[in-house]
Amino acid sequence: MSELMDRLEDVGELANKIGADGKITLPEAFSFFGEVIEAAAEIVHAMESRQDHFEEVVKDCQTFFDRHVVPLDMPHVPDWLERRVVKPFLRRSFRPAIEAIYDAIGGD
Ligand SMILES: [Ca+2]
Repeated sequence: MSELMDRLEDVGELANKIGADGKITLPEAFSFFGEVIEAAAEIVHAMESRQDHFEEVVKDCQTFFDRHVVPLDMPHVPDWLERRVVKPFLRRSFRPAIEAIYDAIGGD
Protein backbone atom coordinates (compact mmCIF):
# COMPACT_ATOMS: atom_id res chain seq x y z
CA MET A 1 0.00 0.00 0.00
CA SER A 2 1.31 3.44 -0.91
CA GLU A 3 2.00 6.18 1.59
CA LEU A 4 -0.95 8.12 0.23
CA MET A 5 -3.33 5.18 0.64
CA ASP A 6 -2.12 4.90 4.25
CA ARG A 7 -2.85 8.58 4.83
CA LEU A 8 -6.21 8.29 3.09
CA GLU A 9 -7.32 5.70 5.62
CA ASP A 10 -8.03 8.62 7.99
CA VAL A 11 -10.25 10.15 5.36
CA GLY A 12 -11.77 6.72 4.84
CA GLU A 13 -12.93 6.69 8.44
CA LEU A 14 -14.67 10.00 7.82
CA ALA A 15 -16.22 8.58 4.65
CA ASN A 16 -17.50 5.58 6.56
CA LYS A 17 -19.19 7.89 9.05
CA ILE A 18 -20.68 10.06 6.31
CA GLY A 19 -21.81 7.02 4.37
CA ALA A 20 -23.01 4.92 7.29
CA ASP A 21 -26.59 5.30 6.05
CA GLY A 22 -25.60 4.46 2.46
CA LYS A 23 -26.07 8.08 1.40
CA ILE A 24 -23.82 11.05 0.74
CA THR A 25 -25.11 14.55 0.11
CA LEU A 26 -23.60 16.71 -2.60
CA PRO A 27 -21.93 19.05 -0.06
CA GLU A 28 -20.53 16.01 1.78
CA ALA A 29 -19.18 14.66 -1.51
CA PHE A 30 -17.41 17.94 -2.27
CA SER A 31 -16.11 18.12 1.29
CA PHE A 32 -14.83 14.56 0.97
CA PHE A 33 -13.12 15.52 -2.30
CA GLY A 34 -11.44 18.38 -0.43
CA GLU A 35 -10.23 16.04 2.32
CA VAL A 36 -8.68 13.69 -0.22
CA ILE A 37 -6.94 16.58 -2.00
CA GLU A 38 -5.61 17.88 1.32
CA ALA A 39 -4.18 14.47 2.16
CA ALA A 40 -2.66 14.22 -1.33
CA ALA A 41 -1.09 17.68 -0.98
CA GLU A 42 0.55 16.67 2.32
CA ILE A 43 1.97 13.50 0.80
CA VAL A 44 3.15 15.22 -2.39
CA HIS A 45 4.76 17.95 -0.32
CA ALA A 46 6.70 15.35 1.66
CA MET A 47 7.82 13.39 -1.43
CA GLU A 48 11.34 13.57 -2.77
CA SER A 49 11.00 12.54 -6.42
CA ARG A 50 7.53 13.91 -6.98
CA GLN A 51 7.30 13.82 -10.76
CA ASP A 52 7.69 10.04 -10.76
CA HIS A 53 4.60 9.68 -8.62
CA PHE A 54 2.06 11.93 -10.30
CA GLU A 55 0.09 9.16 -12.01
CA GLU A 56 0.20 7.03 -8.88
CA VAL A 57 -1.23 9.88 -6.77
CA VAL A 58 -4.07 10.49 -9.26
CA LYS A 59 -4.83 6.77 -9.42
CA ASP A 60 -4.83 6.35 -5.63
CA CYS A 61 -7.25 9.27 -5.20
CA GLN A 62 -9.57 7.90 -7.86
CA THR A 63 -9.43 4.37 -6.48
CA PHE A 64 -10.24 5.76 -3.05
CA PHE A 65 -13.15 7.76 -4.47
CA ASP A 66 -14.46 4.66 -6.28
CA ARG A 67 -14.32 2.70 -3.05
CA HIS A 68 -15.92 5.23 -0.70
CA VAL A 69 -18.16 7.56 -2.71
CA VAL A 70 -19.29 5.80 -5.88
CA PRO A 71 -21.33 3.13 -4.04
CA LEU A 72 -23.28 5.76 -2.06
CA ASP A 73 -26.59 7.27 -3.12
CA MET A 74 -26.86 11.04 -3.34
CA PRO A 75 -30.30 11.94 -2.02
CA HIS A 76 -32.23 14.50 -4.09
CA VAL A 77 -29.89 13.94 -7.04
CA PRO A 78 -31.50 11.76 -9.73
CA ASP A 79 -29.53 8.52 -10.02
CA TRP A 80 -28.79 8.97 -13.75
CA LEU A 81 -27.37 12.43 -13.02
CA GLU A 82 -25.12 11.29 -10.19
CA ARG A 83 -23.95 8.24 -12.15
CA ARG A 84 -23.35 10.00 -15.46
CA VAL A 85 -22.44 13.56 -14.45
CA VAL A 86 -21.77 14.31 -10.76
CA LYS A 87 -19.54 11.37 -9.79
CA PRO A 88 -17.59 11.33 -13.10
CA PHE A 89 -17.10 15.10 -12.74
CA LEU A 90 -15.67 14.73 -9.22
CA ARG A 91 -13.59 11.72 -10.24
CA ARG A 92 -12.06 13.55 -13.21
CA SER A 93 -11.44 16.64 -11.06
CA PHE A 94 -8.72 14.81 -9.12
CA ARG A 95 -6.30 15.08 -12.05
CA PRO A 96 -6.41 18.89 -12.52
CA ALA A 97 -6.51 19.40 -8.74
CA ILE A 98 -3.40 17.26 -8.28
CA GLU A 99 -1.77 18.98 -11.26
CA ALA A 100 -2.35 22.28 -9.45
CA ILE A 101 -0.67 20.85 -6.33
CA TYR A 102 2.32 19.80 -8.41
CA ASP A 103 2.47 23.21 -10.07
CA ALA A 104 2.37 24.88 -6.67
CA ILE A 105 4.85 22.72 -4.77
CA GLY A 106 6.17 20.10 -7.16
CA GLY A 107 9.09 21.92 -8.67
CA ASP A 108 11.37 22.34 -5.68
CA1 LIG B 1 -29.73 9.63 -6.01
